[in-house]
Amino acid sequence: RKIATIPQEVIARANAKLMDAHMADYDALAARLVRVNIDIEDLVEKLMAFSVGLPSWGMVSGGTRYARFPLPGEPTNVFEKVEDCSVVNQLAGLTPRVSLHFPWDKCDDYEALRQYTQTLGIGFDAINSNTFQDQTGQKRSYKFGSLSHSQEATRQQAIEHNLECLDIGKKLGSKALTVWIGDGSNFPGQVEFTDTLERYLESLRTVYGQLPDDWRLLIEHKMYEPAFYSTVIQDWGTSILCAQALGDKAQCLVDLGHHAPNVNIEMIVARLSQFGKLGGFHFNDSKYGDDDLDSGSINPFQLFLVFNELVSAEKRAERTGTRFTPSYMMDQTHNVTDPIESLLNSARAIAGAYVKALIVDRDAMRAYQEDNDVIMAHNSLRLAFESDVRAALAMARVRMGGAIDPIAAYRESGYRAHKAETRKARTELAGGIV
Ligand code: PSV
Ligand code: MN
Ligand code: MN
Repeated sequence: RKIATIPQEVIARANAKLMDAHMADYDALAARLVRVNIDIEDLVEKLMAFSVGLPSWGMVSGGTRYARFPLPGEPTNVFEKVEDCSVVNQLAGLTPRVSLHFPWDKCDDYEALRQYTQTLGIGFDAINSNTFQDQTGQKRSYKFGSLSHSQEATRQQAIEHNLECLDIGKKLGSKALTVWIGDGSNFPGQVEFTDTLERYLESLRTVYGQLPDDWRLLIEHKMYEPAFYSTVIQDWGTSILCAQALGDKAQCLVDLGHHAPNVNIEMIVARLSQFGKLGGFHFNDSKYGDDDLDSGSINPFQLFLVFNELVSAEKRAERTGTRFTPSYMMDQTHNVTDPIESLLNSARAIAGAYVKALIVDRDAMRAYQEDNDVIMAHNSLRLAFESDVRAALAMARVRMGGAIDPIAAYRESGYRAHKAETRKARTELAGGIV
């Protein structure tokens, strides 16, 4: 039986206040879409089938390398993180999975975690390993690398951690392992580029060898940080080469914050999907580097263009009878907002980009492209992006039991204030400062 974390009456009460305005907006949008031959009900149906996973590590306030400001009432363990995920999912409706990160999310009883998560209507997305930090009690340090380390014993330790992640993931019912490593160098001459990649591949082959048949190994690239001169898996080129070298179950994961400034990420998405190697996403937004800001908060047009490629790949798969099932997940950190509110906003931005990509008139755009009618081809995208589709998103949420205005309903529920009373540990860590 599914448990509602926020009383459903609270959401119903909040919705009642907004229902008339919402219905008026919905009818107006429906009428506008009819003029371009789109049935709003089809859009709502597609939205209700769409989903994106939540990052367990994004459920607590993150902080920068300068400071962390804990939020009273934030989760203190993986069970509480999952509980907060269920609040996001209850209000926004599109986030029915959580992606765990080990060893951060370790617990004593994974069967209890699996059952608890299930009762909240949440499933497990990709499991993330972490060999980019040292943990207390760990034998060998990752200061100079992990899967690509110069010493065999350290590589072995990193391999074993990934295998342990697989074991935990199997217990929970996850179907993918995401591997991001911080391995690289800070100085020219510090490492040999080819050797490190060879060692990385050799290590990953062992992990890949233990991957169940219905699992995927997602390789996440990132241009720099923590290594500031060279990074072993620095871009999608190295990522796809490794995925191809490993085999069919290995694919690439694109984190929107992991590229050089101004890189055409939507084109990377198109290239990876064309060659069957687009395995997953970490959605977030950024201004300067890997900022992990809320999706759509800085560059919503880029997010839309990424979804334009994803919808186009989806349609290509339908035409060719192939499978296109990348795992969509969020990866963001919250320094100055309540994580639940930020994730609600991100869910809306991601779903909004998806709907806008769905209303692009692709046949018309193709005809304009063939005629080299540049402005009209461009406007096919531009006009879809400029559409206000919020009423369709709200309708999908309402039909899934969610809120017309998720943040307003969340605030009305008093959830965080209540948790600040009951989740003592971190509140005490925060020193009670509000
Ligand atoms: C690395 O910057 C990264 O994007 C990876 O996905 C990690 O798992 C995550 O951030 C950790 O915060
Ligand atoms: Mn990431
Ligand atoms: Mn990142």
